[in-house]
Amino acid sequence: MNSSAIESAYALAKDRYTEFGVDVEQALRRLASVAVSLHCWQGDDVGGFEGPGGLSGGGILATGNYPGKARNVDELRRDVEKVLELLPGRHRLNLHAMYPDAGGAAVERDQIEPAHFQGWIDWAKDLEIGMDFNPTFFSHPKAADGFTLAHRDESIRKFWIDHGAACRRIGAEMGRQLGTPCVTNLWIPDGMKDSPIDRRGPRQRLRESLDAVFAESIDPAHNLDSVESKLFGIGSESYVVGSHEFYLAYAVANKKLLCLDSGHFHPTESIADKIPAVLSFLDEILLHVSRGIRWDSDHVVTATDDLRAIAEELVRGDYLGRVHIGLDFFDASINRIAAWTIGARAMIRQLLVALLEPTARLRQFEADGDYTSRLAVLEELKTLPFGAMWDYYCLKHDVPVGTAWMMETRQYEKDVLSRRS
Ligand code: RNT
Ligand code: ZN
Repeated sequence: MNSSAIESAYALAKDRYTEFGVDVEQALRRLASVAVSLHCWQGDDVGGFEGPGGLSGGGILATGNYPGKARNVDELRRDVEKVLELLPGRHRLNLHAMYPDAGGAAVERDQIEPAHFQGWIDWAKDLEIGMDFNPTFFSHPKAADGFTLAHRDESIRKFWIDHGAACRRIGAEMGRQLGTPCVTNLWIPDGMKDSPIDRRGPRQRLRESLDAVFAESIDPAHNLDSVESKLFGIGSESYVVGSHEFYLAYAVANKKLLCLDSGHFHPTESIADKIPAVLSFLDEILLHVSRGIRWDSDHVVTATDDLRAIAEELVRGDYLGRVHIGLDFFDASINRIAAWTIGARAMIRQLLVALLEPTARLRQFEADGDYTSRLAVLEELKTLPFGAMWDYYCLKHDVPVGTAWMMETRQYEKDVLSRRS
């Protein structure tokens, strides 16, 4: 499509939205201010660069063997840069602690320091993007029996507490140098395959461990702490120490951010309705936008009703300034750059759809008890020409329109990915 065709389609589409009372230009401007945090782990199947070993334990499983995954920091950065070129707007990188840039030196997780991530910070500075961070409580011998911060063994707990505390300091350094707070999100795999007798002890230990991890006070302008729950994992089917209720209570009691991962609840439960519920008590939250298929499968995010509902809540509740949007999926069965791009573009596009909603009008119908009009208009909105809006938005942000990004991905695959063995 040439740019004049995109502009004419936009002009026609704009008229349609204006009929519904939507301020299209304001919606496009608002969207440009929203950053989505790209999860680094889509690039290498959650492997990390700490040396040989890779993913083991933790109930996280990337499946597929599509060639071309990033094998080191340089390759991963190059891949992320490619994805960022294909996304309209300015976004962020969400890094895990198992991706240090330590010049090949093996550094234990309880010993990591900002210096081991300075390469990433410099890189982000060059790109003028913010960073988020995550301690890595899996893929490690000290997590091999499925327990970390809730472990019975005090020395193992201590190791992981030190890791969590170190990560907060690294996050703070990222936030300080980049001038935008880093959200450091804590997720642990701790749980049991089969029915435990003691559900209380591990939770008491986790609570104490978290208090120790968060003991040092850190300027929230540099680092924000977040905690992520889970319903079950591989190997923790019967009991997860850090359940939703546990972390919801912890976050409220300790003024932490709560991370809502869309794959971490019962399959019919959507996190959309949880957003306004928890934001009645918390200042800010983090989202891990994912797509579970039958279970917490972390499929590439696509334009599902579920995603739409999340984006709508963010807009309707005026929560975009209080919700950090992160992605969390990993597909190793398709081109990884494409997987990232499809998921991230779906998220951004869905936010656009939500911003193009005539929310004030719908709110008025509801206040008037006119539920007939509310339903009728909601249904009409589903076929408004948002594709034309999206194309125009991409054009204005100098990124490929429509499926043109796929050609770039294919070219990158040919030039770069296919040369990785
Ligand atoms: C695991 C959590 C967690 C991880 C990342 C890699 O179930 O969703 O967020 O996916 O830390
Ligand atoms: Zn997650």
